[in-house]
Amino acid sequence: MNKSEVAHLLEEIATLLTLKDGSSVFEVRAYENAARTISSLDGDIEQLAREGKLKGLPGLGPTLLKRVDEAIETGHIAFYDELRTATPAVKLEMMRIAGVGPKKINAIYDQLHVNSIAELEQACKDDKVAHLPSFGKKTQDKILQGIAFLTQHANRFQYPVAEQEAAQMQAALATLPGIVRMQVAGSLRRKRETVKDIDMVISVDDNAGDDVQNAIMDFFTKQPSVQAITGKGPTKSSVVLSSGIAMDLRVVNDSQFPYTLHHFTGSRDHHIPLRRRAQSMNMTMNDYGLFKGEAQGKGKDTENELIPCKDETDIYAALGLDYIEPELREDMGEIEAAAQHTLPVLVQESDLRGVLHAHTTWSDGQNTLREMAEACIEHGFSYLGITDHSKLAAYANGLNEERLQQQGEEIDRMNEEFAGRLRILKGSECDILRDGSLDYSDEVLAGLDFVVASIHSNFTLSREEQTQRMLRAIANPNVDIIGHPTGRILLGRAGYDLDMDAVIDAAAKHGVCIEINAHPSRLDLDWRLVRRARDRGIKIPINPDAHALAGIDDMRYGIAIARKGWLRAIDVLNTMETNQLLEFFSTRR
Ligand code: DGT
Ligand code: CA
Ligand code: ZN
Repeated sequence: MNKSEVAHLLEEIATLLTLKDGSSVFEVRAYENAARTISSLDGDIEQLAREGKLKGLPGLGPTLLKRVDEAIETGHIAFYDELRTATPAVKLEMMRIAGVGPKKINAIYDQLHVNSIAELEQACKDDKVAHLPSFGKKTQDKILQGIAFLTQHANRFQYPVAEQEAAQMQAALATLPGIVRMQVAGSLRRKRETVKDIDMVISVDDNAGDDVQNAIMDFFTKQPSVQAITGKGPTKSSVVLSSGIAMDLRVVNDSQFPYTLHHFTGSRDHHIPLRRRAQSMNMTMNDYGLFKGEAQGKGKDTENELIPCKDETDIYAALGLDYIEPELREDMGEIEAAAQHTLPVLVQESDLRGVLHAHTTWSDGQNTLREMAEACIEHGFSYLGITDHSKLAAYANGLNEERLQQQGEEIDRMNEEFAGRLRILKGSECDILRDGSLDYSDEVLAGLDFVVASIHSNFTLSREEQTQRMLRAIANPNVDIIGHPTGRILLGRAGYDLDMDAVIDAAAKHGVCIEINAHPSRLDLDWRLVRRARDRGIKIPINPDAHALAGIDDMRYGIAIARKGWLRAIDVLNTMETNQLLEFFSTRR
């Protein structure tokens, strides 16, 4: 276990303790303190443990030290498992409702005796929750909203979960003989931020017999990651994989492949105007292909002549359209643009020249400044913008002015050392305070190369107040980039209540950038708004918000969202070369 895993486990214990009847605040605090100590350790935790260097650290008394040693040696903590078993399942489920913490959960559980989220929902509707001491109508409404959010997103998965399961399955299937083409389809191919299920299409030779298809389906349904088989046939099989995500596999003849792939790539919303276009050109597009003439009867029974297409490019060409990338197939004007040959050349990962939002051990990052810098050099990047948290962010070990100054000196030294290989920029992820002012003075901010301003507190202000707060930050001449602008956590919580039209207007007016936070649980700015921001001329950095070396790789999720938002390389701030970027920041500041 590495230190963040150990710290996380300790935090989980603290949470479970607060959910337990009659646990002491001191015990809870002991686990929280130990978690904090562990996550801000310098160096490898296993090595520190071996050398006996964990002993005597703040928060690591004999009991906590024992737990930490157990975690490092065995990969779990028995006390955690005990607590987890002893905690009623409904309490854990309630933890997933945004805005509901252990205190409220205990009150609800003890006084209303609810045993499921559905029962809690009913209790809210019966107005019982509002009448619990210190709850009230407002809290009850918030809980109902939180439950609605959960049900709306139930059974969806974050993109990387689906991607990983699909890649593993694809690698396994690739070893089979008889497969001509294989491609992921559905929302995963369109790179949606969340995915309901994995759709995959495979083709076999037109002359291959049923036994080839059956062999593929046998192999598919017997994979170790398959937890349940929900359907099995020679052309379609459905399973549930270990992460809980469902997967549909379709096997077709190779001549059928382009049409099937296109159909199952979707989206439905893209297909509606596409089918209308086909009709207006005296063609018919349905689940089975693209045909000459108007539809007669349904599906396979059609006697119309198939228009031969060897791939999707041919399908679009037959409709008089340029090829439309899967990311763009969302009915956002792509069909008109494809007809007029005005589709954008979309940004690619190889266009990125550097990283502009990264944390280090100076605040809540897992790796040192040097480690982050070396990783960037290894990735072939030209610059690294360091943005540790500001002083208000005590929970994230935020930097006061003195430590920010010291960090600046370390950056100066490293820039000398790395000259010609990497330019490190002095930045900050500076908190936007409740009133829209920033967590450092103008003088301090003006001394930095660039500033990312983010909201990390007071999530529940009214729409009016929250918007004014954000607008004030945008109007601050020292702010260059707005970080994770809506604060949403995918499948976790909706963003703060903001008038995003007003935010985009203000950013355009002040020349402030809005980031795509590439962390797969954020992907914030949302791609629909990315498109709107781009149309207003706003430069959009793709920021990994890296808290460890591995976080740098998250930029590819940001690229997917940028592409869904129609961004070209010139729309993305960190495709600029170093000099151009420094020039950009210095002229706008
Ligand atoms: P999701 O919810 O993340 O799984 O999103 P998709 O787009 O992968 O949706 P899914 O798996 O239900 O279907 C995959 C594709 O198949 C979808 O994008 C378009 C196509 N499709 C499925 N059902 C229909 C339908 O009733 N009409 C049309 N036109 N297309 C459909
Ligand atoms: Ca799907
Ligand atoms: Zn942040």
